Amino acid sequence: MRQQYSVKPCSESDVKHTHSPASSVVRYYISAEEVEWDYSPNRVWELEKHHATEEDSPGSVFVGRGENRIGPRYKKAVYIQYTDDTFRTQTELQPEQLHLGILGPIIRVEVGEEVLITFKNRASRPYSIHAHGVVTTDTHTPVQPGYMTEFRWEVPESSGPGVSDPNCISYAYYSTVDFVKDVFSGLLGPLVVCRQGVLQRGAEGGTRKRKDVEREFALLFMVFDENESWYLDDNIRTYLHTDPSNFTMDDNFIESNKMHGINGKLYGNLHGLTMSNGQTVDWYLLGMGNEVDIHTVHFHAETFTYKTDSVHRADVFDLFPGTFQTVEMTAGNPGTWLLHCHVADHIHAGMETTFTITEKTSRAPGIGGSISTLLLPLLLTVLH
Ligand SMILES: [Cu+2]
Repeated sequence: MRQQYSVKPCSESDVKHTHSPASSVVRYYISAEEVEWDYSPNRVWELEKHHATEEDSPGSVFVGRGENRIGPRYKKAVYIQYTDDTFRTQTELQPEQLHLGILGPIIRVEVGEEVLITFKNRASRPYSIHAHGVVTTDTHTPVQPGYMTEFRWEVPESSGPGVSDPNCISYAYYSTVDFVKDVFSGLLGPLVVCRQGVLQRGAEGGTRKRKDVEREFALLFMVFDENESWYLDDNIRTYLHTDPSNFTMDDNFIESNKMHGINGKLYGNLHGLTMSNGQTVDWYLLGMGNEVDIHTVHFHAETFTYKTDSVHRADVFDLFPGTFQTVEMTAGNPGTWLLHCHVADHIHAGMETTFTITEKTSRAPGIGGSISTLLLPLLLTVLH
């Protein structure tokens, strides 16, 4: 279901120039690397939540190991950020990046800037890095294993937030040598385009935080179909100790490879979604995948706003493959709360995690304060 279209150049006099030369260049150094990914390092939360044992948990199909089930670990490819083009030192992972899971770093850029991506392919097959929303040239070009290429993304005004949008809007970047297989193999990340003046100055790449909100989180709701990964044969070899050419893939095996993740983690295994009471929080919600990837993102105990022609309030947002949305929240109700896809089948399959809102750290200690700090999360767990 695809087609090409072309835009013809017009004579220079007809062109209404919509963008001027880039005001500054933002550099990112990103590699593609193969890793052993664990969708579910810990099953305690899963078994408690579903009142189950490993024998009867709905999660055992996906994260349990068996003769015909690969289990929670798969070979995958991920984007990793480095400090410079020697690709020797990875950018230090800050606590606020922990929640990204399988996603590459958040690439942040302001309208009028240019993103210069130095991409090194450290994987064993050709990959690329291409982005939604911005003006890219040649980014579909496969980069062969061991090679490094520089890509330039322009960010004209038409890539940025519209008049009634939030200050930063969400897109995604991913590998497109074979879009379907590359993405199911793990290569994608969030791209955030902001209005001018919203990002902190003077810092390189991933450390450019926003000035206008206190916390930012990017969440990808997608069923990683491991049957479509480039590494399916490797995974059969490694985890089933079987020669893939002699292996019969029955329906149970195929089902067991559909990993219903939030940032590639299942059943409460996505950590780092922590904020304080009263903080302003922007969530960059990303949808990707197949026809099963209709996800309804539900936050317990909180509401958020999203903007179209006006501002709307909700606690569920719907995502489809290839749709991205920034929703905005002021964190309230301290406690640890559920965040999950509301599609019933996806809940059973593990598309759920928790987020935590702590009491304000600056709060003066007192007897009343400490009691409410202790009791409030307990009292509020009955709310939905
Ligand atoms: Cu879902």
